[in-house]
Amino acid sequence: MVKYGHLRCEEIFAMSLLAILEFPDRRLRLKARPVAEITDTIRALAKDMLETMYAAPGIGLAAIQVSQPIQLIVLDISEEKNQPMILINPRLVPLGDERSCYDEGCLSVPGFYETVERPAKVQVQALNEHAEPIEFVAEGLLATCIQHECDHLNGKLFVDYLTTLKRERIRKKLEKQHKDADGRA
Ligand code: GNR
Ligand code: NI
Repeated sequence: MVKYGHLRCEEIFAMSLLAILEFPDRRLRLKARPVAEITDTIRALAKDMLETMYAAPGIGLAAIQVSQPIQLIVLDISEEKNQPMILINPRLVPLGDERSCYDEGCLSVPGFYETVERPAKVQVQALNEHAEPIEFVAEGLLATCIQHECDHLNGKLFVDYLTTLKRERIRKKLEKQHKDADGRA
């Protein structure tokens, strides 16, 4: 058995990085549909999404960002990048009135970071990749990240919380970048 660090060789050949849609792509505005059945195909997609997220690097990724408008998100907010979470059909309930601010970024809005205020604490209900119900309370960065990912499932982006002026500036800059990239291709 050939070993590459902690990866076995068949794991390396099985790696696939997915293309991430970028704002203002209209496909990011779709509403994701619930996952009806948690199959090997869904588990394989979740694995590819985690690899894509780690490679980016990012702390979360919603399936809609990789052109699959289904209610599937992955995240890992750990320092060591060894605590992957897969959440399917997630539901959020804000707990209490406390709100917190984080400088947010998004892999679909590369290079831009802005402060967004959200509920500080949320109750999370979802299914894991084995179709088992999971439920927990999220606070801090985890609460922010899960809310950011669940927004994606509703076609919403963090730039929607900004002023129209800021959002339009970001849109124009990204559109120019996309045009320049197309011109080089
Ligand atoms: O990598 C990401 N970092 C981040 C930072 C603050 C708040 C939310 C996020 S999520 C983002 C990855 C992403 O775009 N997920 O949809
Ligand atoms: Ni995002």
